[in-house]
Parts: sequence; C-alpha cells; structure tokens
Amino acid sequence: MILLALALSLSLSQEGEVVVRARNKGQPQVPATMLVEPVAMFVAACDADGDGTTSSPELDACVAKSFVAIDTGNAGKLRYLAYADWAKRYLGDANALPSPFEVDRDNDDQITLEELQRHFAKLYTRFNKDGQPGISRAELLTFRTAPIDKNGPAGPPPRKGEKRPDGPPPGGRGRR
Ligand SMILES: [Ca+2]
Ligand SMILES: [Ca+2]
Repeated sequence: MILLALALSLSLSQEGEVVVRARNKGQPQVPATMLVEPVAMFVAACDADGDGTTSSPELDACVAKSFVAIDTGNAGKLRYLAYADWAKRYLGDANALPSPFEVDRDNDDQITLEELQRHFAKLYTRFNKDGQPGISRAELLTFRTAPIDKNGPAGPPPRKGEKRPDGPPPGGRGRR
C-alpha cells in the first residue's frame, strides 16, 4: 500500500516536470539598424589616403574639390540651384542635409567655398566623437534601435487589455 502510494506520487511529479509552457508569443528582438547620413557618406568618401579615417585636411581639400566641380564658371559661389546640384551629386539627393539655408551664413542666397568648409568643419567636430584626429567609419555610423516604421520589424506592440486569439489577427486592428 505504501509502495503503491509512493509510485503514484512519483509518476505525478514526473508528469508535472514534463509540462513546459511557452510564453504566449516570442518577443522578437528589435534589430539595431546601422545607417549612414548622406553627409556622413560624403565625409567617408573624402578619405583620400585610404587609411579608413578622414582627416581635417582631407575633408577641407575634398570639399574644395567638390565645390570647384560644380562652380564651373569659377564664380567662387554657388547659388541655391547650383548648391542643389552639388548636393545631388555628392550627397545623393538635392534635398539632402545640410540645406543651403544652414550653410549660407550671411544669407546672401549664395554659398561660398568658405561657408561650405566652415560648415564641414562644424560637422567634423560633431562626428569626431572620440576626439582623436580623423573621423573613422565607426564615428560616421548611426545606430537605430527603434523599429524602422510604425509597425517595424517587431510588429505593433499588443495593446493593453487586448485579448489576442491564438493566431495572428487577420486585420490586426479595430477588433475588440
Ligand atoms: Ca585618411
Ligand atoms: Ca553666403
């Protein structure tokens, strides 16, 4: 009788051990997305000696070279329309930042080489996070841990108090 009771409790406890309950749904990890701003792309491309970092003189020379390439009439200044050409060629899009309004310090509707170099000198300081000479590729990367769009790769978060059916809701919205 005692032996039988012992055997029963053992089997019960074994049964209890094999029950593994998974959580309702795995929480997908939000990937860290690595991005490069258009202007950071420009700075990276200015690494003339290929050592992987863009020094301040490299950046200065590179900005001058790009300026001259657009300032074909050698006017020494770019009107906003010409600046848009510069941005399109070197930043990838005419509307990419920095905008001409940011760069045009004296607001005369023209961008001089000095204004452009000044602006890039400011950017150099901004990108140079470790304070060491030169901008490394790592310093030019932008990390985003938030989902890319509203629902992102992780999907929308479950709303408070919302009861989810076992499968994914067909519409996902407006169901109570
Ligand atoms: Ca370099
Ligand atoms: Ca100006």
